[in-house]
Amino acid sequence: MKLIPMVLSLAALSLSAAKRPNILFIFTDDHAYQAVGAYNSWLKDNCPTPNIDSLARDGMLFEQCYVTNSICGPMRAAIQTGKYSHTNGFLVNGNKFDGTQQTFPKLLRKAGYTTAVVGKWHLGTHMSPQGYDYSEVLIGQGPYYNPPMRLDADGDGKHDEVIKHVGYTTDVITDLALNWMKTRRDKDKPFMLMYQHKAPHRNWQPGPKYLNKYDDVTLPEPDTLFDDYKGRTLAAYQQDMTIAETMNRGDLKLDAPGNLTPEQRQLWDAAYNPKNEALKKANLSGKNLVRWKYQRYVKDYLRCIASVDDGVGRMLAYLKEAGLEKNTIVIYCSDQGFYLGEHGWFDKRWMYEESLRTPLLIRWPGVIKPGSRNGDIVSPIDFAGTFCEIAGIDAPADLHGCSMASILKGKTPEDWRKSFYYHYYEYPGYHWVRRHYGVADGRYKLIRFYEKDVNQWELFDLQSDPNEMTSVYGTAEYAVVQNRLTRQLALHRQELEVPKEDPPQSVVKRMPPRTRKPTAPK
Ligand code: SGN
Ligand code: CA
Repeated sequence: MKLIPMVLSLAALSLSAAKRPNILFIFTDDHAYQAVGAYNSWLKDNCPTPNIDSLARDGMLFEQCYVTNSICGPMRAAIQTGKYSHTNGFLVNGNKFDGTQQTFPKLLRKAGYTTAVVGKWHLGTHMSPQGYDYSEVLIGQGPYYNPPMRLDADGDGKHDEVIKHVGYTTDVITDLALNWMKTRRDKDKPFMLMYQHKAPHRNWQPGPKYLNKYDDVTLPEPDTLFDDYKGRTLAAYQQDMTIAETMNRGDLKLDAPGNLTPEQRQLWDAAYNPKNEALKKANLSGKNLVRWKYQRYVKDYLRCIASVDDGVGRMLAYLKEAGLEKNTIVIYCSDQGFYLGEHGWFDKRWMYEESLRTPLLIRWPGVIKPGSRNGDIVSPIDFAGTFCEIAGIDAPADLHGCSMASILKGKTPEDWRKSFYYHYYEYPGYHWVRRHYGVADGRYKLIRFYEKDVNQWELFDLQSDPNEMTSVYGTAEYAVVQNRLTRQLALHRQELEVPKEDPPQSVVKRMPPRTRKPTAPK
């Protein structure tokens, strides 16, 4: 056992001469890749992301960054540990993260990094984040305005006090992150900062600066806004996440948030009251009303991202002005993808493309070739191992992810994964998406909804059906592909030691109210 710390310190020593790079990890909540300009989606002309896009220009953009379990808390736990949900014990939102387990911030801190997390945490408020010299985090989801935050200023892993901030949460989080970099961190050590926004999470409340952005624009619509779910299993008919029926008055800004200061409220009303009056007069119904809701939703969503992008710009500017730019790796990522009206939806959870893929952009001056685009299947579970290698320590052998360091250097290892295992557990749960697991190889995707009453399979060929509208499971034409993927799926489950029965932590006790009536297959 003695050998391990020895190996760690030797590896760390060998790199200290080369000045180990700082790590700035920028993380957002529910930021769809379709809403990052550099991804060139159907929304590309409307994405307010010049600073985020600059990371693609100066670094590498990942076309296929797959999440393991498309939901907030579970992905944060997967990033902390580099492991799938069934192993790190955090399967669904509402679980409590076991902060005593091995995490990458703990490993980096032990190896001489100074570490901090600022912003959204969402791994339970039963204990403060562990493994950080400084943390200041939102409580649960946190509000968009005037957030109370839990501070651990001395890094003992116990929170010292709750600070009540006044202001727009995205800006507050940026101020705190900048302040830590400028004045609080130990400047004799390399740093690892997790700068984590609440935005653009539901219910998409824009900041004062952007309340009127897009007022004179009509955004393009996705092809599948009026999907009828034909060609898929029962699960798609049963969900409760449509723009048409699930969105409530708060989501649509027909009611103002209840926690604004009088000044904030004044700006809010000045922006939304006239627009809401116009809606009343228009007396819309049917598809026209859905189209209106879509515009309201995606505009607010992009308005929230505009503030995130401003924050990213301020952070990048500071790195430059402080002379830190060259020796800092900047990562931009979200906890998972999101629907911007595709299939008529918002939210995430599914193994379909929009929620399986998350944006990932990495800038590493002098190492990553500027303007690179990478198509390998990578995942947020790879970050822990990657950060260990960057910090000059040996990655623990029990991680599920692999270090992406050679990919960043432009050389994909021969034995890099060719297919990927996915597993979603949160049913019963918000939005009524059934439990499922599956395998994806970039072109084909095999999904199994495995609960007793929806025990069904889907198979998609993304080349002929990029929107995943018609499952080809069970067709003669795809029999060979289906067999291959079925074998791969079994292999992944075996290698990852996925239990046959879901672990008990996956049980969500409270069934959320249903807003939308499920439809029946025709
Ligand atoms: C809240 C949201 C849901 C969302 C979950 C999980 N409803 O319950 O729409 O799916 O969080 O989001 S809201 O009306 O409260 O906004 S997650 O980011 O925590 O996974
Ligand atoms: Ca403390």
